[in-house]
Amino acid sequence: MPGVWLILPTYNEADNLEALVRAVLPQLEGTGLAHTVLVVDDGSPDGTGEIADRLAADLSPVRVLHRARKQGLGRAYLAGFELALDAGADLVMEMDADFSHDPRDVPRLIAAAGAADLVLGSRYVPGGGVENWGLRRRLLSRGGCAYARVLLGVPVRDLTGGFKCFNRRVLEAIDLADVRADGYAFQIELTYRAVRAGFRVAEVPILFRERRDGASKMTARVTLEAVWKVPTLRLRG
Ligand SMILES: Nc1nc2c(ncn2[C@@H]2O[C@H](COP(=O)(O)OP(=O)(O)OP(=O)(O)O)[C@@H](O)[C@H]2O)c(=O)[nH]1
Ligand SMILES: [Mg+2]
Repeated sequence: MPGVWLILPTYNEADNLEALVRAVLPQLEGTGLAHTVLVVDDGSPDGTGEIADRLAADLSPVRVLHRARKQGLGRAYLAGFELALDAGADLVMEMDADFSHDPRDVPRLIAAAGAADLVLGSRYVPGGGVENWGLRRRLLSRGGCAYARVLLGVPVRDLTGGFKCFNRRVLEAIDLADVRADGYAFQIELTYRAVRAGFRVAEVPILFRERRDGASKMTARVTLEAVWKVPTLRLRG
């Protein structure tokens, strides 16, 4: 299926998934492009996978990829990218399934992909921001982005965000089989590889909100992974 593929990785998003899918479908329809929503669920114990199956049975653009166990956000996205590319997707999007990313921003990211190879929903460009995060989380995110930007020497303001729109040529060019990182480091690694490969990266402002329901999967391990992976990305680059 050509057109745009929106990939939603899920682990225990039973309280968010149906509402999110129902909110995002009209946004995709409004673009006039062929579209597919692919849920990549890692065997969520809370029944998210069954909800996804029911949505796929009811709504023709929805598909589900079930993976046996939790293997991290990076692995889930890579599996989703592979399916989307094999199916002929022109645009491939990443989005959290917890309402931190506003479905109403989807058309703006897609529109910007006409003039850029990779579009980032960005909290740290004028007009962007974060709602209802405490000081600690704000500092961590800001500091992490600044750390990665300086170490990698790339002019991207929001390197860790997970709301993105790739033209397929980017994913074809960046050797996905070789991407190892998860979490924040996964997002940094993909954007860095795209910049290094000479692709045009555009940042469009978004307002990021704390997840609506459910629990965070962010762990100290994922944060630390980013801290030590960033210098290795630069060395390998
Ligand atoms: N398939 C899959 N999805 C995951 C995994 N870990 C996280 N996710 C999903 O990835 C998206 C982002 O994860 P979050 O837990 O929201 O992580 P975060 O957004 O960095 O942190 P919070 O917003 O504070 O919860 C959500 O849709 C999660 O359900 C995983 O191991 N496998
Ligand atoms: Mg989240």
